[in-house]
Amino acid sequence: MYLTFRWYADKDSIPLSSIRQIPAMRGVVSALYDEPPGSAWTAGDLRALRQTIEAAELEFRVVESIPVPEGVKLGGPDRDKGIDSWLKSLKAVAEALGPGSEPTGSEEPVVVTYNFMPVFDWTRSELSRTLPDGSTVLAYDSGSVERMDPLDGDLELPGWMARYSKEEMYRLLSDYRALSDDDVYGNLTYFLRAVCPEAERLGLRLAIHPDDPPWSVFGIPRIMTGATALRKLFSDVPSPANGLCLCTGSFGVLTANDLPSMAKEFAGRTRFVHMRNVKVTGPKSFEESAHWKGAGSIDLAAVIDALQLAGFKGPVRPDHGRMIWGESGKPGYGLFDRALGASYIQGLIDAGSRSRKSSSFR
Ligand code: DNO
Repeated sequence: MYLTFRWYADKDSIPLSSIRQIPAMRGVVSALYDEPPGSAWTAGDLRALRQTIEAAELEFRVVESIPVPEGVKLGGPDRDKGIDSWLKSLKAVAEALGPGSEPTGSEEPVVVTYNFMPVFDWTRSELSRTLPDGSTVLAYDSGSVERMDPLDGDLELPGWMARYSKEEMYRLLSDYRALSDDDVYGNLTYFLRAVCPEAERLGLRLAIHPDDPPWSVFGIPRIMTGATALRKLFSDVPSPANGLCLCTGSFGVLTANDLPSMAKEFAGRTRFVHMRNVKVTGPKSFEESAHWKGAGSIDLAAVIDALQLAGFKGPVRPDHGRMIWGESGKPGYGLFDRALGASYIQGLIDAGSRSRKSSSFR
């Protein structure tokens, strides 16, 4: 397992040189963030991004994310057009980063992350809740979300890739509200059956990010919520390109999701790991927390252990961090606490391989 760090390219206030100084940091996770969902990426733009990253002596082998257009998630009349542009972006990734592009010395397969969350991507009700130690975190309170109006143009959500006019939002909400979970799931398998054969041919691995949070938000379906959904997905679309981004914080807000046992069961499908801890504060309510075990509801040590025992060797990144030490910036994506998280994760990786080595001498 090896460390990576999300970097928002020219929109990111954190320089690559700082990321490079985090112990054991090997790569950067990035994307063409200026491209709106549905536009086809070019290999030239990706190559330029890769050169910038490699000039800082970091690898670029994980893309997060190629956004899936709403028409594909809705199964609308324009879905094949949306899939076509997504495939063009995938081909550009293969050309710029995949097998056959100039060598970097890394043997790791390139991973392309995506999600199938309608409209809102990851959702929180607070971007800056102050914890007793003075740090601030992202939080979700079900009561506050129920009071939020997605038609209010001032709504600020952390995961928005696109801004919609009031009319567009109204139409999207009513289109999605007319769909059942099964309908959206059918649209996901339609998408995967179209893109997996191409990903296999290109030698790329896809990684679906779970729905965050894993329950319906604003009355529209969310489907990637836990082990049952994953089991069904991998049995319905068995292609080896169909993989998982195991996001501990997204799944972990549902206490029914036993993360260490999910890590064990789905290690063979896991292509990329997002590591963060969350504290469940009530029904459908949570706040993000520091990575260590005592800070939240998830035992990341047990998750890393399960993944390593199952032979997982892929990329992991510290997911969101708190804002600490006076830092300000993109909520969840500061340098300091994510760097602390990275060191915690690397410590667990090292400790796990050490204890396994010493037990084999007994
Ligand atoms: C939140 C992230 C998500 C994730 C995408 C994956 O910080 O984990 O935005 O990048 O949903 O497609």
